[in-house]
Amino acid sequence: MTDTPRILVTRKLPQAVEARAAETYAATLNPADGAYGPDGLVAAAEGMDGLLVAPTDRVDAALIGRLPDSVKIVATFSVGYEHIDLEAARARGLVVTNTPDVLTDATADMAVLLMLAAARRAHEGQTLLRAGKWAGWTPTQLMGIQVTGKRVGIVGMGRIGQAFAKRARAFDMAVHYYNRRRLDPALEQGAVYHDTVEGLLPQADFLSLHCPLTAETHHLMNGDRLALLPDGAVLVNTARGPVVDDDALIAALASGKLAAAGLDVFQGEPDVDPRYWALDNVFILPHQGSATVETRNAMGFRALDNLDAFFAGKEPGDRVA
Ligand code: 8YV
Repeated sequence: MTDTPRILVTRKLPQAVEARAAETYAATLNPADGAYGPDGLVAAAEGMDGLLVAPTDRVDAALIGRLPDSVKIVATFSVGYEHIDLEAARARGLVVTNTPDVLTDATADMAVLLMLAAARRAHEGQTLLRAGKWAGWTPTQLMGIQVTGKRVGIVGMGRIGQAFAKRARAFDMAVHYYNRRRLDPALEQGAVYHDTVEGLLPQADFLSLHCPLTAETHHLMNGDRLALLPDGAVLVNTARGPVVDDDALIAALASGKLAAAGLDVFQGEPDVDPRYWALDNVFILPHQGSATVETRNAMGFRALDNLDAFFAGKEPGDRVA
């Protein structure tokens, strides 16, 4: 391609990423950061060679069918790509890339934050203080659950699951995991493999979800599976909201079957199920897992690396379709 490729950047990205995009490409940025709906995205894609999208853009089969022929690549600013219909992309010859690796540490850090905050009743403590209701230290106030030395179950032992396991070992936790396939012992680092989720759950005083959202993992944590956890377990979700059945989780938190949950992701984001607000034993954040300056820059650069390779006629490093 001799002309400078034209790319549409659908969301406002960190300044350094936008600067590089504008330097390399005829880039249409989105300084106001309003998410395009399907019609807006199709209209804005007119004349574009590539799209740099985010998980807030639904690139489903219908949208792919409406994209102008000029669009040859969709690079997503995320490791997850459940918002993109890969089959439809392949059928149309559309290349799709994601941003693995660079958000592994930030997301694993977030899972630790949620695990500790949920177990140690951080939400209740914050609320007490901020409401000006703290009457002073007492020996029995806000006693939580000790993390150190407990068993942690990890569902999905990919990059982020392994990074979380490494952090859990620093808390002397016994690591158990379920993954579709067993890891090499060198990667397992002593973690105990379970070949079914049902086998893992009774061992998990803490359960951290690190699997992608797929048809198989949708509502993976339903009422039946939550019931297999030890009484008083703590659930952590930095993966995707729909991996958990909200009705079942809310019931388990309300009944005390689960002691607490730490959640960074939700079904139907940004509309969080309002029943969570009534639960003191849930510590929730608005999908901040990868939100560090370092990581968001790295994600943007990684998406641009993929676009650069593609427009140079090379295979992008993170091609998923
Ligand atoms: C955010 C993520 O969705 O990359 C992912 O798949 O879940 C998160 O990092 C992403 O940062 C939003 O662009």
